[in-house]
Amino acid sequence: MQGIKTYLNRAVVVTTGDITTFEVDAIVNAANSSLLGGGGVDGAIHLAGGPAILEECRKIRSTQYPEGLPTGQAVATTGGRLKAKHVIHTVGPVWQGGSKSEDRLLQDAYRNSLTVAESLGVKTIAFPAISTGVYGFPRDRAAKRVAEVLKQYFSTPRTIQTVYLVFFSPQDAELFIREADSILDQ
Ligand code: AR6
Repeated sequence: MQGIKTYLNRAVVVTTGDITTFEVDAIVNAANSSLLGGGGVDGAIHLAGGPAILEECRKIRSTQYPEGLPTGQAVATTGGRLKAKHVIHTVGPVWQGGSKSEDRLLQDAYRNSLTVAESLGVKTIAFPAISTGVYGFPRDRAAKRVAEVLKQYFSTPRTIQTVYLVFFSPQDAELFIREADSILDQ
């Protein structure tokens, strides 16, 4: 997996592609609270990973989260048929104009996903651009929030070696780099 730009001593790799094809220990799913699937990257992950993922999601719902997974939280399932061993499902915020804690909730989603990954011994993890599709979070603003989380996260030694930020289009990756450079390139 080639990156188009790396940051923080190569701990963060900005790249493009279909996240379901990534050979990493874990991929993150931009899910919804139901954990029962949806469109976008969620649909693609369930389609590529097969029914084992949904089965585990249903179990998590019935045991841990009968009301659904709250926004900003994260849980792990098998990767099923994916090359990734684990899928970490998180729920990003729906954009409502910016005054409903969307920034903090987006950062919670990334941070809690990293914490779950650590607990599984994950060394390499790939994130899609959570909330920037159907949920409507502005891409430029999301880039800054993600950069802040990663900068802070890697300011202490970590067992996670590489975080891939996977963008569907080169334009999205370029936009991320433009917004995040001033935060990560120091
Ligand atoms: N690989 C990498 N990135 C992708 C892929 C892929 N295969 N498919 C889409 N993207 P979205 P959200 C990008 O809408 O905004 C679902 O229905 C896409 O270009 O998937 O968090 C869930 O069930 C965009 O930049 O997630 C929820 O209901 C980014 O992934 C809801 O959508 C996120 O877009 C979550 O909305």
